[in-house]
Amino acid sequence: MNNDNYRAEYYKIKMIEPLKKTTREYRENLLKKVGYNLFYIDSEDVFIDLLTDSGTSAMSNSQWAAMMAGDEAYAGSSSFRRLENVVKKVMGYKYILPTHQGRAAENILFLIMINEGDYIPNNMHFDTTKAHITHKKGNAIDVVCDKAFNTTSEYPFKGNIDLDKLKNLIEGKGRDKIPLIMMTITCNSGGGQPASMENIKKVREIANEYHVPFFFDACRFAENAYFIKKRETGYEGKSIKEIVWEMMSYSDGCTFSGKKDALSNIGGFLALNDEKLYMKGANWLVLFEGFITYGGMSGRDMEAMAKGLEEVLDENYLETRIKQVEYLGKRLLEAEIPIIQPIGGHAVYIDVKRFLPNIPQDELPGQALAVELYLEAGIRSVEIGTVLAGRDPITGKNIHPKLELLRLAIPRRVYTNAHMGVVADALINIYKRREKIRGFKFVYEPPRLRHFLAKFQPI
Ligand code: P70
Repeated sequence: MNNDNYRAEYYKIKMIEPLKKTTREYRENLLKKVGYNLFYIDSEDVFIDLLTDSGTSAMSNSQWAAMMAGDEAYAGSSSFRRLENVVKKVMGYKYILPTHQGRAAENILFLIMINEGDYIPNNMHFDTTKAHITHKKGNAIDVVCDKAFNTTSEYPFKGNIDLDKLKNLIEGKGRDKIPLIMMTITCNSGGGQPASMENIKKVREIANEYHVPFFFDACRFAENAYFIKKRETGYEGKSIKEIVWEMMSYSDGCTFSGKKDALSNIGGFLALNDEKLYMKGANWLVLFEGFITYGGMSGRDMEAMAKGLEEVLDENYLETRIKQVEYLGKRLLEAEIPIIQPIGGHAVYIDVKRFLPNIPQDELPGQALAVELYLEAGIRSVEIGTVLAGRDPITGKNIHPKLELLRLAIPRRVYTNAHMGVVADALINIYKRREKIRGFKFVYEPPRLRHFLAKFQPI
């Protein structure tokens, strides 16, 4: 296996995309023009793009080759059959509804499962999940373990569900108000932190006890499996494939965005074991996405996803991936920059409350730091804090999330560690002058998922 003395990526680079360097003055003007929201900046004007690990992976030669074999038939595409077979083989689910991306799978799942006033527990709902639940007049409830909010604790499974919180919610609201239990692996809003097999098993037991279906938001399932292998007793000797199979066996289905751990640029699916639910979902799929053998994807997209789902199980790949994220995190820790520990699977999360303790949450410190990092070196990151959290639907006030974060999401197989070094150097420079950084206020605030289209002004 791995010889630690000779560690490097298990692939080489065949095709490159040139990057452009811009001046600080140019970036300053640009920021003013776009209302200090990095979502409005063209990627040409970004030197290192850590906005998201979603849809930004570099595909392999096998994925590109498979795309040529895409069957673009409207009905019964053989590319869909290949995708379906891979999902069955890797995850063990019986039925697959293909969608154009993860949130479309959420839309279908919640359409068929949620009634007005229902409660849906999850370790931590991602924003699109929460928005889709709210859209169906349900309540998205986070029941993650408390250790998730302690950014310095090295607890290895901060994505775990707090089983008491889960039980109390079911008992308190009544089983009839809980249409399903969800678990996001890895837990994105909590820092890309994994859930343990033990916790997943226990959630399954609770699901059985109350007869509530249990679904994963499985975007980063392989990264979760890698952490189980590295951190959980009894799994050291198991393959990623075996761990994934066991993890998924405890669930009744999953929503999935192929843009993450399927190493693809677009795509997703809803997987289920229950035939009746599948048929209900199939009906909505035709309305919102497309016919059941392509959903929102072209044949070639499904080919790329099918191959990616197999490639992601390669432990050498996963090790390269997770170690790169760790490399960036360690560089920041060495400079005493506060980040969520342990370092996550797909991103490094800066603990903004400790980085900019003088900026109150209403003055959007995460956004301020995102702007500063772009100004400093043309690096695009994303705020996962007050801007993203939105407003309380009842009081109309800004929600102040416990975790105020700046996420540096690392695209898969795209950047080198030299790029990571630039990111670390830029943040170290900013950290030295952190007292000078000012907060921001909204000048335009969209009614939902406000972070994508908002506009800001420095205070
Ligand atoms: C990200 C992207 C998407 C996502 C997810 C989990 C756990 C569902 C989805 C939806 C979204 C994003 C955020 C900031 C900037 C750009 C993009 N996560 N569940 O980067 O999947 O995007 O395919 O509809 O993380 O974390 P999809």
